[in-house]
Amino acid sequence: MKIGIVCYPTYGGSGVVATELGKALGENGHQVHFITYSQPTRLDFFNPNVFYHEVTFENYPLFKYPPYEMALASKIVDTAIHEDLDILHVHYAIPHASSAFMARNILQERAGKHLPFITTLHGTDITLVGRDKTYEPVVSFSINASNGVTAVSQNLKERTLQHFQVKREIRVIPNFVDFRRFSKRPKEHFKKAICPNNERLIIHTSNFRKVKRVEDVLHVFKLINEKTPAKLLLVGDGPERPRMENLARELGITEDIRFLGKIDEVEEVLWVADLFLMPSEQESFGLAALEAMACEVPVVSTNAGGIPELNVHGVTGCVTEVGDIEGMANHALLVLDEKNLDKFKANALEHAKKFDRSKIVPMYEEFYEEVLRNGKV
Ligand code: GMT
Repeated sequence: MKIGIVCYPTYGGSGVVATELGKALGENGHQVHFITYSQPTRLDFFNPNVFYHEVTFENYPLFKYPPYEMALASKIVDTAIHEDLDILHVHYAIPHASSAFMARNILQERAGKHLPFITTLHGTDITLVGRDKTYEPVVSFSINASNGVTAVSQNLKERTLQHFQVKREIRVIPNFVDFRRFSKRPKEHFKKAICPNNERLIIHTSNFRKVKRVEDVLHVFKLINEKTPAKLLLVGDGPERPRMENLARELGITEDIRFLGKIDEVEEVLWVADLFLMPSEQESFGLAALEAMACEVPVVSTNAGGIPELNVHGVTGCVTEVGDIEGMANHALLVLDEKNLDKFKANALEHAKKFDRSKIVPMYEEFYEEVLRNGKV
């Protein structure tokens, strides 16, 4: 198949899923064309089947906001014609699904070409941004206009049906992980450098947006560290980082924590971690937690959104209510207890295997086939 993929190329989980999917599809022999405004972060490899088309747009003094949605639609049209795409897969509904709709109509009229498109809902496009009345009518319309719709968890599917007037069936296809990259490798020298006195190593990775509640990570860590000597690594960057650096000072925990910023090889840090903290207020799936679990790291998280579909309470880690700092700290201490830790680590790995890329990518391939078989809408 010749597949076009539209996504956000930045550090967000939806862009990671889209890029990893494109990589896997290319390895499976499909021709994959990424259409984005800059090179996706993880698109840093060569595969003869994978191509990248940059959406460029001219600014003009009249525009306060350059019309990206139109530039994207035009680029989809151009790529679909010149590369003879069979199908288009857009990740994150806003504004990708409406650009895809526009492109499909233009292609039909201009070239008599039918380009079906699939929209994958990733989370905040439904739970935060999409619900806002600024976007809701367009999001509803373009979900319904898609030839196929997927959501990354059962919870996200339910929330979509709850908040939008959706007439289409929504297929749940969860996030996945590539074990060739994330399988644990020994890095004891690295662990020793961070935890010279055999402290427990705790990790949090996110894009430091409010919804991630990074302040809870710091409060929980302080409570853990009072009982069990520990170190904390914070990976990623985003709007909340300066506030978090100040909070760390106020809590007097700077000696034991480190803000690492954006790291491309996040697995190298995960390989040496004992626990992953995810106190998110909303999380449709929690790809970062899955990547940790693949590295044999148990997870202490909230029960927000789709997280409990991934993190099984008492098995792969523990789950608490959003904002329950003491509860999270107690759970973390339970998981980190010498008697329990190895079992939690083994369970995390075992459960992560259910989301192995080789099990999930075929679900997308089958869905593409189905949508193509069903023909025009
Ligand atoms: O919030 C993020 O981490 C970014 C966001 C995105 O859309 O790029 O991630 C969402 O999609 C990921 C991949 O499907 C999911 O694993 C995340 O849970 C989801 N984030 C939220 O729902 C907040």
